[in-house]
Amino acid sequence: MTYQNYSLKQLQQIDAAHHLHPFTDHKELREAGARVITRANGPFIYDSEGTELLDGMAGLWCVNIGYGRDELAEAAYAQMKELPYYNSFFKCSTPTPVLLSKKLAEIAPRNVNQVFYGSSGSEANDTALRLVRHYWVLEGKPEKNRVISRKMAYHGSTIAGTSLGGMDAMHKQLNGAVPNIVHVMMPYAYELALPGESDHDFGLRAAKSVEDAILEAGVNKVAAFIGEPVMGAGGVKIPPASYWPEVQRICRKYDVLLMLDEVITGYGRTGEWFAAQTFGIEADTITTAKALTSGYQPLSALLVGDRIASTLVEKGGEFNHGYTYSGHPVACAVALKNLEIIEREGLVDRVRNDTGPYFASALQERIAGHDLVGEVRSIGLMGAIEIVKDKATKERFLPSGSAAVTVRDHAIANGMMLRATGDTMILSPPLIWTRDTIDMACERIGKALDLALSDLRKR
Ligand code: PXG
Repeated sequence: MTYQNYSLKQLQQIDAAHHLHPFTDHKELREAGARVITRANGPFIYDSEGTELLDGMAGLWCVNIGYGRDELAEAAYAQMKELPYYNSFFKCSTPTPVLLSKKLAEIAPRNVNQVFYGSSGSEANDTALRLVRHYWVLEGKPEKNRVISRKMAYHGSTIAGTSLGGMDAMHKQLNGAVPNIVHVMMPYAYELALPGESDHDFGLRAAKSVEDAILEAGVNKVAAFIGEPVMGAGGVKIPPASYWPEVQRICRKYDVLLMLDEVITGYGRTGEWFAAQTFGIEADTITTAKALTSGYQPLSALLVGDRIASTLVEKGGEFNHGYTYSGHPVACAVALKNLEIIEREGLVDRVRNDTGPYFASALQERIAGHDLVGEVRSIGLMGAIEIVKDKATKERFLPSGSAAVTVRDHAIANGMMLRATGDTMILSPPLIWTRDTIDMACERIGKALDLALSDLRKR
């Protein structure tokens, strides 16, 4: 029986009876009933009632080539018919992960040439943590086992992901994280820069917190630093240009590995294949997932730099780690087709040269001046709008986060799906957005801001 035989109400009731959702207050959801998305095409999603919404989040930061791509469905179908599954253990391989690895080595930064597959960003970060700790053991320095991360970082929801991440609410529920991970300040100038401090100086100060943490842990104790080049779930926190080169310099000075989590920024979002290229830095591991398949299949690829890979291969013996679905042939077939489409349509260049700059100026010219907006910022097709009560003082509405939810609800009612995190509205559209789509989004967001302002003034 297909879902069409169920009414929305019935689907909501069954959902409430049996389905535990990610990051959800279930009591609240069950009172309201879930919005059920049933189909999608291009940049639009449709709910069970036929409502069309412009998807400002590319699903969840992933559907970079947009919805309704028959070629991806056909790639999956053909692979499933020929070989739906075989493992990559026990000296076996299948063709699609082999070819995907070659492709990834081509587009990755020059020092990165090997790939370890999983099914999610969380798994890939788990692999990354295992790998960097193992690396230092193989190098005869087992005492180098600490990892430095940042507050508000998001690195996934497994125990390793949560421990690496810097989300207080998640740590509270963990009640005991993986040991030897410390969190330093995030590079978020809008809230953390001192009065009169330039972005440049703030970036250096934020990087200095990494050095301080290395010195505090002990120079010979730190395995790695991990960071999202642009923090995503934490609110599209774009670091000043001075930040990453300085972090890289500090990591090299103390022989600390650099782990980049590009689960959101990978595959074109910042206008290069990887944000490592946007920021001109070299990493030892690059975690990727999401847009690798544009979300059409669950797949992650941990891109491993030559330094770690050669030690693993030359000195490692058996690496006692892996997943049933590492290198899943269907997911890899879909990824290959997805990357082919991104290349064929020139989406990365388009973000860098056309839609990214247009998106930035549209936000500046049409959204930044609104009374509710404290700041807009973007990089490539990744943007944020800070909701404030007072532009000059940056005072927020209380309770914290409530104003952004008001804006979001009006946006959805006006045909625009976007996400609120804290007091920040987040945009992460598919890379197929054109100037016209950006115009449409700005118009709908502008209307949502106007409606929210009149609601908030009544409070
Ligand atoms: N690293 C980063 C930087 C991510 O953004 C993960 C790791 C974990 O990937 P998986 O595939 O295990 O979910 C992510 C995922 C949000 C939101 O609310 C963001 C993510 C996941 C769920 C919600 O913005 N990012």
